[in-house]
Amino acid sequence: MTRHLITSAIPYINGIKHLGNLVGSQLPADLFARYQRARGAEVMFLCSTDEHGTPAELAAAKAGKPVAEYCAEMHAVQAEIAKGFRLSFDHFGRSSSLQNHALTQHLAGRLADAGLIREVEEEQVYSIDDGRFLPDRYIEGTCPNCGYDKARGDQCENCTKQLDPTDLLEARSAISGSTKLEVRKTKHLYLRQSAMRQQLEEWIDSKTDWPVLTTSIAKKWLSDGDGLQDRGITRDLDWGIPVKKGTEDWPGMEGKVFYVWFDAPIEYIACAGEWAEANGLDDAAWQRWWRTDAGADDVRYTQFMGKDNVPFHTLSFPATMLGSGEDWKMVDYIKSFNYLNYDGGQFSTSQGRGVFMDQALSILPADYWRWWLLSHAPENSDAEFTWENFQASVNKDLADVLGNFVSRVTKFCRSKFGTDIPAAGQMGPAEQALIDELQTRLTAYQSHMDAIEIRKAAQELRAIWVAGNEYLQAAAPWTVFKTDPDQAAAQIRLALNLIPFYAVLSAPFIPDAAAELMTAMRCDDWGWPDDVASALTRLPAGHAFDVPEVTFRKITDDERAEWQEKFAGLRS
Ligand code: B3M
Ligand code: ZN
Repeated sequence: MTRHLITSAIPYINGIKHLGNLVGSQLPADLFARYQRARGAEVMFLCSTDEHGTPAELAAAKAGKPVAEYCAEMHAVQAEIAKGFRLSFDHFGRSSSLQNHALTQHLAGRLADAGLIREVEEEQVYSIDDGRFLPDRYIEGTCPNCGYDKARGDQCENCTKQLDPTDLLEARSAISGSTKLEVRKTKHLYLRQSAMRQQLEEWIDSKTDWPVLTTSIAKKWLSDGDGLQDRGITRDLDWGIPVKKGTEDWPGMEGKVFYVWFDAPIEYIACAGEWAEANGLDDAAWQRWWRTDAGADDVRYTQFMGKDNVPFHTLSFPATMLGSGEDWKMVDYIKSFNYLNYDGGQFSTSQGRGVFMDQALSILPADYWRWWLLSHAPENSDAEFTWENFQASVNKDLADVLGNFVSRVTKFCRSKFGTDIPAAGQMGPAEQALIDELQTRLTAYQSHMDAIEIRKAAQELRAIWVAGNEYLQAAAPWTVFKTDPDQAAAQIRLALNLIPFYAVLSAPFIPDAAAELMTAMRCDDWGWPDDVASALTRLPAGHAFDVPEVTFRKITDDERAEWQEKFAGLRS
């Protein structure tokens, strides 16, 4: 059996994520996990909250809470919302877990033993007005690479360049806005990424099937020489994973913690340990996913993330993994995403601009959002959410095409043939033509899903729904019934069988609706329909079914206008 290890970039703990974050990592990862499970693969789908670093500290300070307490609360909030969106994680962990502490310290120790860590007496920005060192995100300024004036000390959001705080031009404190900054000396650990250039280059070059977006970002930072500078992996903060060499103290590093971007990807692994603990399993249970010396050799590992996260996953994290000299499972495929914009501008967490996950669920069920977001995933370029587009695609694809098909077929059968699937009649050439078309489309759908080409897969799924509608329209059982009720019975038997067929294929995109359709059809055979002809005899003659409630309702113009207005402003 194929085994798929799937991770989503782990969302920062600092608040509820917006729809742009969702579609750039967790949601497509969920789509892929659900699809692979449906195809019979064994899946380990992991995600966590990213709880360290300055984003957590800043958000906790803003909420007036101790950081640990803030993180515990926000983890519960994010877990609940993830459930609301039906994100089917096998475990939703926390980067502040004991497992991650131990593993991060262990890996740092291994890297040190391998000579890949050096201690650097560093000059760091100190804010006189704030009375403290200002690490990465506490500093804002102008990007030396592209000139963007709100670049942060760790990375420029605009051009994705990884930065050190001292690189910024016209730097100011993000806490007080003060420009009274001076540079002071402090000691830090650096990961010698430069020493690993050849190994990393060879590894990236071996990934010939990666999507262009991923490879182009990886190669850009490799060839710039810049992405592979040695990078500081420690910070002067209170909150985080204390710097240790394995279980031993690290002289000179007292009171310092690892940099959040050092421990966050390690949490992908630690999360599997948390999963094992939560399920009362031993270490072997998680190691068979992560250690090639413990059975992970035949695992296929896929990561999902926004494009700004790519450098960390193609350079820094692999440097940690490879540099450890241990037998860790390396990623096989990195699916990365461009940005989703919101109604003429950007989604922004810091400014509260756009629609956030909790707000989305408060106005419509998860499936409406899942369908729009996935069918408009920013794969080859940035995409834009507009309320008009959202309304149009929900109303057309979900209500008119899928929902209407189900309701017409079930109601018609009820009124003419009663509560069970009718037995009379034979299939003819029109039915065979539909089956042939569906078989071709099913193959295409599978290959898009296997390749994680999400928009193409959504289009194909929609075409599969459309094919049923077109068949029904042409067959016109309501007319045929008047002259040849047996033939109408055969037509409606086929059409009713399309409902569980659609449910199984659509479940990765719209799991709730799929489950409702299966319930209405009183069917619990979720087997993947490899052969369309036999899948369309799944509900035999005489099988009783229910007429489902409206599967998808339409969004009215008034609602659209109301929501557009409601979400035009900034969330405080
Ligand atoms: N938390 C950034 C983000 O949420 C960061 C990802 C970490 S993945 C190891 O986009
Ligand atoms: Zn820039």
